[in-house]
Amino acid sequence: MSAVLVIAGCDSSGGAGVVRDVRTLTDLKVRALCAVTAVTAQTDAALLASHVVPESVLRAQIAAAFATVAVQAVKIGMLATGASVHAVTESLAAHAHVPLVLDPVLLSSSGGVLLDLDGRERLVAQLLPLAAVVTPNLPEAALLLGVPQARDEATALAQGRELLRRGARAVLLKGGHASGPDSVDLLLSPGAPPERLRAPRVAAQLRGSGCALASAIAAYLAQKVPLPAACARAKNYVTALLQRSS
Ligand code: PXL
Repeated sequence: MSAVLVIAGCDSSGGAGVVRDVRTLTDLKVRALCAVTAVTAQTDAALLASHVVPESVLRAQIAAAFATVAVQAVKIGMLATGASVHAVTESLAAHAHVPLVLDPVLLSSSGGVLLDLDGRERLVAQLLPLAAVVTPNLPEAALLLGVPQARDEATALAQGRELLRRGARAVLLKGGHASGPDSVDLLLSPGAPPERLRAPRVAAQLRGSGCALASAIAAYLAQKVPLPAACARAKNYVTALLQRSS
């Protein structure tokens, strides 16, 4: 059985975070190992509290995962602080051959801060260059680059290319926050034309759909599926999840 290490926060509502990640990996028949970065108390409408796991415990969880099994992919979600970003960067340095899916979680759907400003800067400077793929939605791409949110595809493509220039090996820019009959994600890799991944736009709002997408990509990469197919299959998984919830 393939194994994925999830480095993410716990959402007490069970909608997002490690609970969603583990459900996704279980659905896709992949073993999940977890390094919890923060424990949050949330309803669907509000972030009520967040307790950051001490850096030493975060490092220990990551080291324990690699000491337990052969980890074939890593998925990163909520990191909470700059110190956690730094700890994760250092902990993964010895495992550069393991593909890393970086979901740049910045805010909860209710607007609560899930990564502080120091963390945001360190994520771009330190973690982006380690990522096999980074999976921002349109608001996240804009916040990472410090620019206004893209309102058209040309601007979205330019922001995706800028994230590549900052060191990511691939960018999956999610179009769920755009409009139109289809939800179109753009997969960008250096030196290749952008690929458009399409699925029917589902009216449902589901917390944790971004977590599910990044975990599903990690699950497929762990099973040696090439990145473009891993992204397409992960998008199909999330579309089916949204359709079931609507
Ligand atoms: O969906 C992003 C996300 C990731 N991780 C945690 C979250 C959320 C959104 O609320 O709570 C822990």
